Amino acid sequence: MEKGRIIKALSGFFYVQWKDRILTCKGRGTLKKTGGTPVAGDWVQFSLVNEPADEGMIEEILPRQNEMLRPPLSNLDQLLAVFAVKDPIPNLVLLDRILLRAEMQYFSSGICFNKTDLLVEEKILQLLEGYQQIGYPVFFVSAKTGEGIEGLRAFLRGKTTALAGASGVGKSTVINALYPDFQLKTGELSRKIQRGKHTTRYTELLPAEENTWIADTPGFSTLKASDLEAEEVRFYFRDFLPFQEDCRFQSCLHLKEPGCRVKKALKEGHIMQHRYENYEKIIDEIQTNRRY
Ligand SMILES: Nc1nc2c(ncn2[C@@H]2O[C@H](COP(=O)(O)OP(=O)(O)O)[C@@H](O)[C@H]2O)c(=O)[nH]1
Ligand SMILES: [Mg+2]
Ligand SMILES: [Zn+2]
Repeated sequence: MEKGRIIKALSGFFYVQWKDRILTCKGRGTLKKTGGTPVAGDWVQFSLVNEPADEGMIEEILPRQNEMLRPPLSNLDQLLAVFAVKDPIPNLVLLDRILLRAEMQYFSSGICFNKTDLLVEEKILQLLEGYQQIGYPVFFVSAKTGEGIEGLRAFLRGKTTALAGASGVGKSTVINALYPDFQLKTGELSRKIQRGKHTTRYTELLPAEENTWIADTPGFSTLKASDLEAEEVRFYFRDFLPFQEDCRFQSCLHLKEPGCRVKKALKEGHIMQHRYENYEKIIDEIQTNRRY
């Protein structure tokens, strides 16, 4: 048996990266009993059914370090939220939701602000730089000029990273700037996958460098209010943590409670206004949902 990694699952076929090759595999019927349905990101044991034709049979899914359901992906090391500094203007509500989801699922995350070649207001740049102060690795890049790309490549190296961000921010262009010879690889891959003859969007791990995979996740979804408890959200806002243990009430949600240290920190400028407002919005959603 051989060990490989599923980079794509589509229409009952699993595309397994093994050495420099991509094998088309089916899953042994007994998989359902032992490990469930394989997903992109899974490390698997497989047997070669027809080696010259690149065909295999998955025998076993190796234990997952972690898994994500929307989209289905496993064994992720980190998440990279991708936004543009301009065109489209950065949607910080979405950014905070992506970061919240990552914190909640224990993924570490970084943020990439693309299109730095465009002229941006100083005020906006300060907001974006604020995320660095909160403690997130922040990469200002231009996929167009190549600025900052090397630093981002180093952040991704040796890891499996899921990309999240709205369409139009430049995710595909950033990937191409990071891995210029990748065009070729995707070309080869899509020819092989024609057999699946599906046009729907699927989640795929891109083998970028040695031990480095990128998942451009079209279906990346943020958490719904129903996935969350109001009491836990405050623990996932990193910038609140240094203050909230000094709130008068241990259960303080930092809304209208007296003696709230977080609101004091907000007034003093230690917490960014829009972060607090996004937090308020999320709490409001959770509480409203519950009422109806
Ligand atoms: N000015 C500028 N435009 C960029 C940059 N990166 C991407 N774009 C443009 O932004 C648009 C969307 O890019 P694309 O990679 O398709 O975004 P995706 O939907 O996130 O994959 C395209 O017109 C790109 O040419 C950049 O660094 N600077
Ligand atoms: Mg794209
Ligand atoms: Zn408080």
